[in-house]
Amino acid sequence: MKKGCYFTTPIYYVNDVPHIGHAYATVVADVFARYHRLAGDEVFFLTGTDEHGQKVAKAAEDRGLEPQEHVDKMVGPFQDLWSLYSVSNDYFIRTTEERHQQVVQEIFSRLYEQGDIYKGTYEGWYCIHEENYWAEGQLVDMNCPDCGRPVKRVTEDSYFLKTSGYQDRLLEYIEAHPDFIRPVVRRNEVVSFLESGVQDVAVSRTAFSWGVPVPFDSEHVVYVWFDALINYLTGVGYTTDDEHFAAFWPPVHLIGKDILKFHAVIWPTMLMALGLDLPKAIIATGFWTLGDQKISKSRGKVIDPIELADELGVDAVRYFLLREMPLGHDGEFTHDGLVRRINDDLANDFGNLIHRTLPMVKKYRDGVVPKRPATAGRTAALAETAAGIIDEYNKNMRAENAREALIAVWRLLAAANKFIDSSQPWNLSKDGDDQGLDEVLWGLIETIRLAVLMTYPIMPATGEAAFEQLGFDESPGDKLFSDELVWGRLAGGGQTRPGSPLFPRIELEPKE
Ligand code: ME8
Repeated sequence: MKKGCYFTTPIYYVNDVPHIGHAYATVVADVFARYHRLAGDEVFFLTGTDEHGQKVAKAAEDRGLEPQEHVDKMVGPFQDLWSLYSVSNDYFIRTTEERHQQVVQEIFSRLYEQGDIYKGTYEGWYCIHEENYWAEGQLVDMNCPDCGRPVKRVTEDSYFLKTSGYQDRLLEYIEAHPDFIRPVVRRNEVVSFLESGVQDVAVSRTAFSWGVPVPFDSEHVVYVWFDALINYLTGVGYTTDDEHFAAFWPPVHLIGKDILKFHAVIWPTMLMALGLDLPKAIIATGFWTLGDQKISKSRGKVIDPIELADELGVDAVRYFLLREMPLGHDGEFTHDGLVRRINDDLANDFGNLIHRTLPMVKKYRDGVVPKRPATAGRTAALAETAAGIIDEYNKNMRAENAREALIAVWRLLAAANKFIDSSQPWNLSKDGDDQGLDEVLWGLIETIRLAVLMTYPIMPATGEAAFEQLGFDESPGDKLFSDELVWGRLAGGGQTRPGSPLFPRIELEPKE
């Protein structure tokens, strides 16, 4: 059986409704899942919600609800948003589901029995917001070093995961696998953290009860991060569907840089202790900011992804998220920036190519795409450019560099727009050069077809609409890239169906 590709997103806390920052990691993972499906790989794509822990329990309490009632209500907005944003996940995991709780308990017991989890006393500081423990020396002005909020002193019996015992093995692994933690700045961060020495992690709590019970000690619930990380195992069938699990493990994790240590230190420790392969990659994205602040509900800085989609269209927002900021960097989310990308890249470069070409096909050929020319003739140079760009696109998409892949596609669009100017179809028509005109029009439609295919993982709805206008009967997703993403596959002869602009320009209200 072909080895599968497994992509995951963080599972989001259901303490609040999702904002554009949550949509980011999910859309990025979706784009890679969609690409690999088109490339012919078996794909499993998982997202979900993180429903236990003190933070969620507190959010429920604030609303006067039982935790289960609260999480049942809060999961809907996440599922609806992913469906609005064309997210093609194969499964949606909730950490309160029975199957997951059982897997967490099985793993906890197994690690306890083999001595990787042991009982001790925890003394230190806890930040509810980050759901994280801190030693006194790590606090900043006695506040949480990550979010700046006050922390709580806790002294309690706790179970500990022997993270310290795996530190050297993990360092060796990171050394031997340069692509394991990306980008390199995050890899270096993890290496220096590990080199400075790690402490065992407290993986149970007694101060509240909203969590998976420790199976052999009813006083304790499992620490929310230990529980949450295991979603990646439950979701793909660990202990419940061995064949599925074997086909897809190990995963590529897309996460935000704020949750790097959990994924790059605690999680690999758990996997090594279980004797499982470590993830193929842990890719940490940067933050979208407003002003100089991370977009975050608790900081009162949010952008509502539903409003944005209503105003500008889902595909345009997906394109912006992928194109604007290099993976791993921070970037400012501005409405103006988004409108600029829509007008410059989508309406001008892509839209104009389509909406200049289709009227010419209509005017000179009654809307019928000319048949594939017998000789390369005028399209030879464009064909060569396209072939090089397809290679570059595939290489970048396989390396999870969607931004670079898009930049390459835009070079093809620029080449095609130039090709219209240099080949001057209007003069070929005037001069009665029928063969030349057929070649040029066919070459333009062929280039548009390839550009639509390459942008299809990023803008799926637009891709469908574009194929409709080009007069193709199938959808861009019907065939594999190995058959379709090749210059010259367009047979021609179809009747185009020009419609409304695929990328309407956005007129900004003049500023006061
Ligand atoms: O941390 N820009 O959940 P969470 C970019 N439940 N990405 C952002 C962002 C922003 N402004 N704000 C949030 C948790 N994110 C845990 C995860 S995984 C086993 C458990 C994204 O709801 C980013 O990917 O706080 C971040 O890591 C994720 O949302 C955290 O969401």
